[in-house]
Amino acid sequence: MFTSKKDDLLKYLKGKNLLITSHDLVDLDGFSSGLSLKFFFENFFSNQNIDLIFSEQSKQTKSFLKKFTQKFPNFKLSFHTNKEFLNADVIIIVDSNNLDQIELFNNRDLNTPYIFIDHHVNLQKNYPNNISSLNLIFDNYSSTSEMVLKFFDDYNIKLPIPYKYLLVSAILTDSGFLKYGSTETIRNLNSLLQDQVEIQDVLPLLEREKEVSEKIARIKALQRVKLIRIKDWLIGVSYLSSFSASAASLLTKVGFDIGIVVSEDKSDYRITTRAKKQVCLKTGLHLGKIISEINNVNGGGHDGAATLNGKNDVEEILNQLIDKIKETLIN
Ligand SMILES: [Mn+2]
Repeated sequence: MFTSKKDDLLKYLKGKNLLITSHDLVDLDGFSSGLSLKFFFENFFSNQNIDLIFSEQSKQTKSFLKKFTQKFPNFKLSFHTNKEFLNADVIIIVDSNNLDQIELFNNRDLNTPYIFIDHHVNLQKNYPNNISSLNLIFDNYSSTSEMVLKFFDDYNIKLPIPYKYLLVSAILTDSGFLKYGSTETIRNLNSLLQDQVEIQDVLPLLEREKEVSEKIARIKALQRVKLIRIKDWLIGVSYLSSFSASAASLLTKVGFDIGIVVSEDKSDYRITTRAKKQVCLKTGLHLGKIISEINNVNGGGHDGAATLNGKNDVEEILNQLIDKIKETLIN
């Protein structure tokens, strides 16, 4: 399925000016898959314009890049940050299928067709100008980087060492260091971790010392947390203005099976959720699907990690979310 769709996509892209981009505050998976896909296209197609744009980078991407560029000083990180740069026949969006997460598309009428390559739940939004028949959206992959790796494997294009570091790093972080990974994830890591790539050389690039503001936020999340018990499952609900993702996964580390963190900024709010793999496996819980079923909010994600954004009705949406989680846990 993926293989045949991949061939159709490449046929379509041939001879066109391509622009690759990813979601805002690009994480390591969006960053590495975007950069690697650009390298693949450059080798697969000849004489084609291929550009790459990222808006802001996430804290983790920035911290990774600092160490990565020290390790590979000659590696050319070629991407733009200029949002006005839109001279493309087609745009390829990696690691998201939600336009609300992509600044390039905000507040502008963009007539350029675009295609998603992504491993999140397919939101099936039927966006205008999206060539949905060419979308590669497969949520059985633990990272977009593994989907991009498939391009290299199937067309026998060799990955230079720095790209292997990028992909390994992205796969490790997106799979929660294999917590959310599958046997296929390990197989992919194994194929990348050969010869000159030693996992113990990659891991230090992914260590990030938390700033004091983040440490305080995490402690506050623990001070404010409310416990909801459903059978033997424990849900923690807390409130924080920032670092909600960090706090939600912290909740699952201190004993909650599911962590929910609500962040409000005037009328806008964001609810970040994390669940332990065991809950998802034993009960069929899929946070991304639950969130995409709630009306009047934006969001989605994976079984064990998902986020929603909305306006004005935070308590009502939070109750809806908790009720839907309860339903799954009771059945
Ligand atoms: Mn990803």
